[in-house]
Amino acid sequence: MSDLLETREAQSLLTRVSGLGNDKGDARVKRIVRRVVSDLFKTIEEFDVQPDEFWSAMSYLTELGQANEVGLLVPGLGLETFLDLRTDEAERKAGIEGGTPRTIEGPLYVAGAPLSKGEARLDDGSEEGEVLFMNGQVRDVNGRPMAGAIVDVWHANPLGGYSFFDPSQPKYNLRRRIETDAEGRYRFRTVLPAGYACPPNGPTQKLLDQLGRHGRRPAHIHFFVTAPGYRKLTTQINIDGDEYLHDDFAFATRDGLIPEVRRFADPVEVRARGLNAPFAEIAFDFVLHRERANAPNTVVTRTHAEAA
Ligand code: MBD
Ligand code: FE
Repeated sequence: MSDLLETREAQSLLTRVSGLGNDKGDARVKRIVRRVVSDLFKTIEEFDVQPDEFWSAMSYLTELGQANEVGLLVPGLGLETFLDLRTDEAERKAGIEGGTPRTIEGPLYVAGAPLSKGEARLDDGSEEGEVLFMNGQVRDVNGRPMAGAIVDVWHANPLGGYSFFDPSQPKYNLRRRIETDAEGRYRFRTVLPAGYACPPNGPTQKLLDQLGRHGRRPAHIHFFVTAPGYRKLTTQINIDGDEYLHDDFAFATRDGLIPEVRRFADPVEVRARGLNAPFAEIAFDFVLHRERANAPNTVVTRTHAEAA
């Protein structure tokens, strides 16, 4: 490798680029920009990146933003999982262990879903799919049930699409906020989701193709679980048996997040639930930690869509 980067000219360029020679702006941003640009220079040097390749990467980034797929490439490159690993590590250092594992939020949350007490139905009857009943309790690490916790749930429909991002779905379809009852319990009826696939002609899949990777996720259900005085939990459960369960392009599957899916086909039980076809049931409890000083923040500020 050449020493071009070490020349006074290149180093001076980096200093001027990052504003480190002036006394205005933000000191932390300057240091980070210097590092990132310097690492890019280094990559260009090390791989002898040619101008054509460089400009193809720049038009890729433009396309990624225009296709609104930044939030999709980020988990695909493991960056969102890396942030989780760092939060896990910081929690361990703060003495926070156990409880329900976190996993990535992903790009498809929509704020402001309808709020109800104790229970909800997430679909409006227009989805064709296997009915799923899910229920459980929100507790603290000492096993104390938490009344008044909010279980904010969202998931894909049986075609793998999310409402709002898939404009063919009803508003807030398969998105609800449920307040736990006096025993800390929540329950909902919905339809089993299918796994998500990256848009096949989008920029994320285009890069994954170059990496020899697919852009599939196992079927999953997302949750934010919050309660006053407790640490916000961002997590997902995976639907057991999915072929991508341990081959998730977004690296979100974790031990402890694959509950048993019980199947019920007995006509008596089916009718007792007001159904006429076999259904599935998942029991899953969420265990939260009390908020405390010197622990990493779990309330992440991130731009979200809000269904108009
Ligand atoms: C999803 O549904 C998802 O949860 C993630 C992380 C990425 C793409 C689609
Ligand atoms: Fe998802």
